[in-house]
Amino acid sequence: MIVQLENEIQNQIAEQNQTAINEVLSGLLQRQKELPCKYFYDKRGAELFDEICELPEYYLTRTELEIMKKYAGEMADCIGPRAAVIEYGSGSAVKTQILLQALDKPSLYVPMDISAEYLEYSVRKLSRHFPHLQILPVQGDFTDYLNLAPYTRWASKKIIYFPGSTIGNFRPAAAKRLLRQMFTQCGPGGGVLIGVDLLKEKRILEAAYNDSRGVTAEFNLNLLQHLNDVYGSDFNSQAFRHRAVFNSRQSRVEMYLVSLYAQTVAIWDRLVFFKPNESILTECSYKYSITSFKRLAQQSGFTAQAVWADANHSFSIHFLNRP
Ligand code: AVI
Repeated sequence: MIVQLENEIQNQIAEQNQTAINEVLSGLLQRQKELPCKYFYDKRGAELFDEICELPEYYLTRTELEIMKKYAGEMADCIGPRAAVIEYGSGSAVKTQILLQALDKPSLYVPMDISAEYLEYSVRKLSRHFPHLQILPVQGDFTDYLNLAPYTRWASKKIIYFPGSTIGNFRPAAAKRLLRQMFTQCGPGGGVLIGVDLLKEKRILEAAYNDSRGVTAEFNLNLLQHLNDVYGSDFNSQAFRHRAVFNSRQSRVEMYLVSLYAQTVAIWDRLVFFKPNESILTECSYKYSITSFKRLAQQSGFTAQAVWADANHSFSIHFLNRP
C-alpha cells in the first residue's frame, strides 16, 4: 500500500514537472521567445527581489508602504470588523502588519505563498505581533483556486489582500481571470484590497527596471540558473544580458534576456537555438491609470469602492467590493 502511494505521488510530481517543462519549452519555441516570470522566485531570486524593493529607483514598494501607513485606518473602515484576510503571494508580509494593526478584530489570516521559507518567516513574525490572531498558512500558487469556505465560517466577510502590483505581471485577459477568481473566492459581501502601479513617465519606469547597481539585471539572469537547477538545462547566464523597456502601446515595462551571440541551449531532450541579439521576454509589468484599473475591476464583477494614492500619483491601492 505504502509503495503504491509513493508511486502515485512520484507520478504526480513527474506529471507536474513534465507540464512545467512543456510550458518552458513551448515558450522558447515561439517566434518571440518567452519564459514564465514565476521562475524568478527561487531562494536567490526571492533574496534579489527583496533587494530590488529597497532600491532608490524602485519606487513601488516604498510608495505603497507610505500609502498603507497614511490610509490604513480608512482601509479598515471599508473592510469592517471580524474579517478573514487572505493574502496572495504574502512574501515577507511587511505591509500586512500595517493592515492587521488597523483592522477591527480580524478573525483569521491566510497567507498564501509558493515559498515555504517566506511562509514560515511571516507566520513566526505575525504570530509574535498578533498572538490572538488565528493564522492558517497555505503553501501553493495563488492562481490555483482554493475553496477556503470551511476555514472562514466564523468570519463576517473574506477580504483578499494582494499588494505589490503583482496584478501587473498578468496580461489583461489573465488579470481579468484572476480578478474573477478573487470574486468567487471572497464571496458575497467580501472584497479585495489591491496595490496597482500607475502609468508615468517612461524615464522613471525604465530606471525602476534598470537600476544603477544592476540588481534587477542579476534578478533577471538568475532565472536561467533556476531553470538549470530545476530542469537540468545548460543555459550560460553570462551569454545573455538584461534589457528593460517601456512599451507605451501596451502600457507595460518589458524585461528581456538578450543572447550575446549565436548559441544552442539544451533543455530536457530538446535543443533551442539563439541568433545573436535574439531575446527572451521574461516579464511584463503592466501600468494602469486609476480609471483603466477600475474598468478592469468592474468588468470582473466588482464595485470599485475606494482608491488611495500618494501625492505624486505614482502608485494606487484600490478597495473592490463584491456586492
Ligand atoms: C513582483 N512584481 C510586481 C515586480 C514588478 O515590478 O513587476 C517584479 C519585478 N521585476 C523587476 N523588478 C521587479
